[in-house]
Amino acid sequence: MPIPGMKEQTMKFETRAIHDGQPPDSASGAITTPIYQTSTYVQDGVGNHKGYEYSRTDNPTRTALQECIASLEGAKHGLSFSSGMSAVSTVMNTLKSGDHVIASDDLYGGTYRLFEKVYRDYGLSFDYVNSSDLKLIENAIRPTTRLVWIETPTNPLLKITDISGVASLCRKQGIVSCVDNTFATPYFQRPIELGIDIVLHSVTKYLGGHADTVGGAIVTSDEKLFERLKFCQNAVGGVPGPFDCWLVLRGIKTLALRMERHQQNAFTVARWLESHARVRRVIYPGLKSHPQHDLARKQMTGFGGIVSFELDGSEQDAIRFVETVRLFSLAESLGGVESLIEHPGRMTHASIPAEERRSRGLSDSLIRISVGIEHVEDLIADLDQAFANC
Ligand code: P1T
Repeated sequence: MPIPGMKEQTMKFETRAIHDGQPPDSASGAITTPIYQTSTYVQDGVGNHKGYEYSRTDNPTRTALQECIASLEGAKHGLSFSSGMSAVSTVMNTLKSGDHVIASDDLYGGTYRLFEKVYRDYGLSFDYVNSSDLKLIENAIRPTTRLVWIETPTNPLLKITDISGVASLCRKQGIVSCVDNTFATPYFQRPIELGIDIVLHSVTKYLGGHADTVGGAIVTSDEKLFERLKFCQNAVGGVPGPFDCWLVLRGIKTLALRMERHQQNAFTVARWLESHARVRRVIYPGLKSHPQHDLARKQMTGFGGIVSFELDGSEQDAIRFVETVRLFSLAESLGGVESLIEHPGRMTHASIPAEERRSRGLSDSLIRISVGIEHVEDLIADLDQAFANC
């Protein structure tokens, strides 16, 4: 039975990742979507054009990417952006002064910074709650609440929120719900199918998959929301160039294969870390020890490739560890084929004040790894030598 608000799909995910939005080029037969490196389109007469007027508004390479991502998320409409933050910002552009937003208390540091340091000054107000507890979201709702913003799994503590629960709570109250699905990807989790209004991505991460471009995306099946978001995309203008769209299209073709290997490696690394004497806590939604493991199993078809862990030591010990690995690269970002390691407190989440971080459970000895698709024995050997050498 088709799910209301969801686009009916005929083919499987892996097939759609390769073909949807990307028929052979009608002019040449090129099997790969061309990079339409053009700013404008010639019109036969005023207003008489082939569907494209100006590349901020629409570009054929971007259209292909938008349709492909929408298909993978089971949504009717997709929009692409020049960065994940530009996508986040475009969602915020649909709000107005006086509106209230409830957000997960564990969020990418840049999202928190945008909310606190930019949109608060525009008259929006924000409450951050542990969204794993639906009651806390419900209790935070005010007459002016217009948006509930969830990351699940969250960055970097990998907390899981009940997506269906948030969707039905928001529906009842007429509040727009948005899930940042960057960590799970549509391969493992599709919030639109669970009733969420807007799904957002940093395509810089797994969708691009090769650490070679920065981009963002939004999908929705709600016509009115889509019209407004599309209007804001064009009016504000944070659009990606066609070459970046092409890179992400190419990345998406192998998304399913990559995610399987990311997950397999992450599981092995997480279990190895869990048995290590110098590790205080390992956080991975696939582990039985994860507080929301059962919920993750219910709403996800896999657990992704990010593992966070706390060293049994100080901030200095954690910093020394991330500087001692050799195969893992010390870098911000995640989701590429190569393994990355970072210290959230000093790097990706440094824009959250230290007291706030600690009160939300982000400890100074927390390390986040993005487990790549190298051979897992090489990854474990590297972590092992880092423990031995620091
Ligand atoms: O970097 P950008 O493409 O603009 O995406 C921002 C963003 C949005 N949402 C989530 C969940 C994210 O993780 C990010 C970016 N995150 C990192 C750069 C990082 O290392 O966590």
